Amino acid sequence: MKKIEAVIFDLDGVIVDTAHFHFLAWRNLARELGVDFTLEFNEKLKGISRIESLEKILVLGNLQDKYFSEEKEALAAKKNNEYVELLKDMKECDIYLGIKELINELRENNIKVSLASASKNAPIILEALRITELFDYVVDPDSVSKGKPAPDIFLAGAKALGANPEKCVGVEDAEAGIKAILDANMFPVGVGTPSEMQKAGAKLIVTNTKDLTLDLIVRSI
Ligand code: B16
Ligand code: MG
Repeated sequence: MKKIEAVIFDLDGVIVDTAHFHFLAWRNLARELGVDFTLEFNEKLKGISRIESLEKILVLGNLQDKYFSEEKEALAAKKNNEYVELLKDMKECDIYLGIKELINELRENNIKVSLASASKNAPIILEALRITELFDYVVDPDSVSKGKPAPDIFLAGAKALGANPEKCVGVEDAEAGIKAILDANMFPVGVGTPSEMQKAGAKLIVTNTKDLTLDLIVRSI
């Protein structure tokens, strides 16, 4: 890849630590359902849509046949209401170290920036962090037919910017997201535990976003 045309970011776990709020809200719902929900199991939900996350929790508790789809929608809405309440405590300073600087650096170098988050709450999170205007495009997860690990959301993030996927970089913290980036033929950057990110297929790995610079990306591709 000679010139980077766009960098496409995940949100939860890459820009801000909302993963912990997701965990707390799912754990409370799981408790009500009598399901033992651990931090380890929560890892499997990263990058996965709300309703798919609920399905996985129901399978964990052997409750997959217990609810009609309207009841499942109500359970997912209950979790989301609690999650949105927790988001109210989020402030501008909660943005991960170096992320704002990296995005500004990309923009100064005429590299477009988009967001490919599975979260329907992404717009309110970007607003709370006051970074909406830093993104050239935010993909609506409802606009793509298949969620992560399918590449659709990353491809939509590139298409909207008129960027060639082969000249795009994707940044993710979840195994499902790294797979989506790889299948979109983009360069995968993983944020997280090196062994896990390596296993997922990330080609550049940082444990802390403060280490992620344009220079490091350019040297790695
Ligand atoms: P919501 P990302 C994902 O965001 C989260 O990793 C995942 O845990 C969550 O279930 C999903 O968004 C949907 O979120 O319930 O807010 O629509 O990592 O793709 O930015
Ligand atoms: Mg994520």
